[in-house]
Amino acid sequence: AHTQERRTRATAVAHPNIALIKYWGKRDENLVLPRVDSLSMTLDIFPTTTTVRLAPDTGHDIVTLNGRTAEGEPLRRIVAFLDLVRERAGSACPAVVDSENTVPTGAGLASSASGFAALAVAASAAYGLGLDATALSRLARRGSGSACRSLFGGFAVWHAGLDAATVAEADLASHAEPVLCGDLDPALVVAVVDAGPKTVSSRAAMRRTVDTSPLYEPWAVSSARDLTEMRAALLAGDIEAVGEIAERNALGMHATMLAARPAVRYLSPATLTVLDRVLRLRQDGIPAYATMDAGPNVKVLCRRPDADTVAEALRGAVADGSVVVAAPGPGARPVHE
Ligand code: 2P0
Repeated sequence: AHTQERRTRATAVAHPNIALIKYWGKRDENLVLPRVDSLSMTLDIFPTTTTVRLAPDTGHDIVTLNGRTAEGEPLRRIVAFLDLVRERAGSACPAVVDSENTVPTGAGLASSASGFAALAVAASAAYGLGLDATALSRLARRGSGSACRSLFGGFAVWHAGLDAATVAEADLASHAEPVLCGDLDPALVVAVVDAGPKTVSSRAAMRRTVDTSPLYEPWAVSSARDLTEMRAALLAGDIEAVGEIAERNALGMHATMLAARPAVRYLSPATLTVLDRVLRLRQDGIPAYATMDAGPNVKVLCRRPDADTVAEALRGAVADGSVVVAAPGPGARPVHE
């Protein structure tokens, strides 16, 4: 009975990741195939812990997120993800999912990345799929694109699979993998200027950007060059180059959104105040570089020894907000109960 219990229940933990080269735009919505390669750093803060238990008698999936029963769109996405796992496992068994997420939900801090990374590891173990990290990354991608990068610790690149001849080949090729790095001791200082939910989901915003922004294609082309330069900068352990490339890539992504019709604008006055402060830090000789996602919060890349100085400066700039210092963190993994 004990081994049976072990096989049908699994817990996993995963951390969020922040892209230095952004994922923005899909070429296949159902398979979550992106239009660009992206590259991220997995953080050591805000973990998500998820338990999946097979529950033959419940009749349907039961999902609890931070102690509350999920419904609507969040439930639909999780059930669709479990359906993928069940299809591969040849199972029709419902599951009970219990997830504790320490990320401020919907604040542009990638709660879906840690969420679906942890769910991929826990669900595939509970249903008895023996998947390696690459296969888990590919699976997590189907839940939320950026989740595929949280399977790996530190820096990871997510291949768009653009060279593939068929959609099936692209599906196989599109997963994350670790990136080779030189001597780098980075920190990411997260300035939460607004922890409220976002006004437009990144899914809808991406679609609108791809469909209507005249700046989208030029950004996608320059992003491919950014990625090549980013790999070299990481290998060289050159934090200034890493930061410069990341900052311009993020600002370019936001420019594509601002040019969408109608515009998608996630950046707020508080965001720009923080960006001004980052510029001043650089003028004072501290290498610090900003990146922003689908929300107004700013993540500032710097050297770890400078992190406290940077955090203090940002605290001064975001009076009502909070500032958290993160370092590179581990990839998603099972928790042995
Ligand atoms: C990223 N973002 O690379 C980019 C930059 C936000 C801005 O990935 O539709 O939740 O589930 O694949 O992964 C946020 O989008 O989108 C995101 P879906 P996801 O981190």
